[in-house]
Order: sequence, then structure tokens, then C-alpha cells
Amino acid sequence: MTSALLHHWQQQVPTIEVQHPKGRAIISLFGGHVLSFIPAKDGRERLYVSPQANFDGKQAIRGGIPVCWPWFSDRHGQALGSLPAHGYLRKQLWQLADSQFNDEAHQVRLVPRTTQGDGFDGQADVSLLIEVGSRLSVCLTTHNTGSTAFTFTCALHSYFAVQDIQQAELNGLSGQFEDKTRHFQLSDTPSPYHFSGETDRVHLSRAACVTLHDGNVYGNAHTDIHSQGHDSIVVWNPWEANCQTMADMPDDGYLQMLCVETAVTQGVTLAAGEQHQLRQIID
Ligand code: TA6
Repeated sequence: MTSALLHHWQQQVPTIEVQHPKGRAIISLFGGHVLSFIPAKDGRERLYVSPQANFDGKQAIRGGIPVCWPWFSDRHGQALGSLPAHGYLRKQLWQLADSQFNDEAHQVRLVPRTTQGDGFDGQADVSLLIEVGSRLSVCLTTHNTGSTAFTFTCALHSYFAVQDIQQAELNGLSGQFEDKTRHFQLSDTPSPYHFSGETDRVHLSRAACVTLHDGNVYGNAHTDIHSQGHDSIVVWNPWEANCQTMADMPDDGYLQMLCVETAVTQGVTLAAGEQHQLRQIID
């Protein structure tokens, strides 16, 4: 992330910079959306934000860590009518509720302006705890504050920066995945896991850690992605033809990113008073 890019983001949406001797992050209050994380130990940006991303405070930001809530995607092919893909919190203004600093991390807690919206009947409090240190921890808490149960899905839809997707490798996933590019047909996870075309996969896996090797042929740069509270890991790259149709991605943007998402795709039901936490830790 260059200072020119940061300046551009700050002019368009309210952002906060979270600094700690062990790492720094930039967060957009529009969407409660982490845009950048750079740990001091290697100075390597972990997140990808499209140079053509919209920062108009209306459309979802392409890149960083979008928060998908109270549903992920389009609920597995169910028509949502006019409802937005990935729910409505990623297009909402959040506010800073709390900030704490200790030797290990600088923590900020964000809350959305409201959790109410078309397509969701529950009563919920949502908060996002972001801890910036040598690792980035993002924890999405959903608390049922109503008197009846509700079911929801959600995701931390993280876009990771890679040097070259065609050289990148993902480790730590096994078993079967639902292939959205083939009508959710079940397929076996490839081993080794490389990328050579459009990828849109829901791995029905509770893998606690996957490792992304970023495709830099001159080094061994990798990122460990820890997940908690999930039932799936989603892996997405739109590839070239789709990028050409996306106004907020450059045609070759697919070469420099891979989404590895900590997700609940099958649904969590919270009884009155219950809480759920979905956490992704980026190392
Ligand atoms: O998480 C994968 C996915 O649901 C894909 O199917 C893909 O379309 C992507 O998210 C991006 O969605 P968006 O609504 O941000 O364009």
C-alpha cells in the first residue's frame, strides 16, 4: 500500500490507521472493512485491494476483508430478489466503539450503525474486534438479543495479496468442495493446490489453518490463515474473463489476489441470548 493509495482511500471513506510496534493496519469505517495489514516482522502487505475499487461509500469495496453478514453469497443459489449478495453490513457505516493498547497488539472494536435490514428478521448485536500486532486477528461476534432464535450465515471474505497466482500454492485443505463454477458439483480438493483458471469453491472443511505460498519464485513468502467458528473455507479467484467484466478490477488483477475466506455457509442457529464468534487470524 503506497501513501498515494492511502491518501486516495482517506479522501473517499472514513478510515482509521491502527499502529503498533509489531504491525499496522488501515480500516475503513465504511463496511467495517480492513484494507491493509503489514506486520513489522517482514514488512509485507498481506491484503490485496483492487486499484479500481470503489470508494464511493455506496458500493462494496473490492479487496481487503469484506464482512459478509447476515448471509454469505446468495444462500447457495436461492434467489435473493433485490437483496444484496453477501448481506448488507459491508455497505454500511460502522463506528469505533473501543480502542485498547498492550505489548502484543492494538485492539479496536467496531460496531455497525444497525444490524437491521431487508432479508433478516432477527434481533442481533454485531461487533468486529480487530487486533493488530505481529498477526492480524479479526473476530466477528453475533449476539442474539431478541426472544426468538434466528439462523444466519457469514464470512470474512479476505483478499490476500500474491506475487503471482499462477505460482501460488494453498496448503491445508483436503476432502471435497462444492464447485460454484459447476452448479455446486462436489469435487476432490487438488493436491498440490494450484490455480490455473476461475476458482469459486466452498470447502466444507473446518480446517484450523491453511497456508498460502504467494508465488514469489525468489522467496518463500507465505501467510498462515487461522480460522475459528467456521464450517467452511471458501476459495475464490475470478480469473481473467470475469475480471474483464468487473468494473472494479483491472483485467489482470486476478494475478495478484486470492480470496481465502473463513465462512459459515451452512448456517448457525442462535437461540435467544446466544452468541457466535467467527475469527480469522492472519500471520
Ligand atoms: O466468496 C466467493 C463469492 O461468493 C463468489 O461467488 C464471487 O462472486 C465473490 O464472492 C465476489 O462477490 P461480490 O459480491 O463481492 O462481487
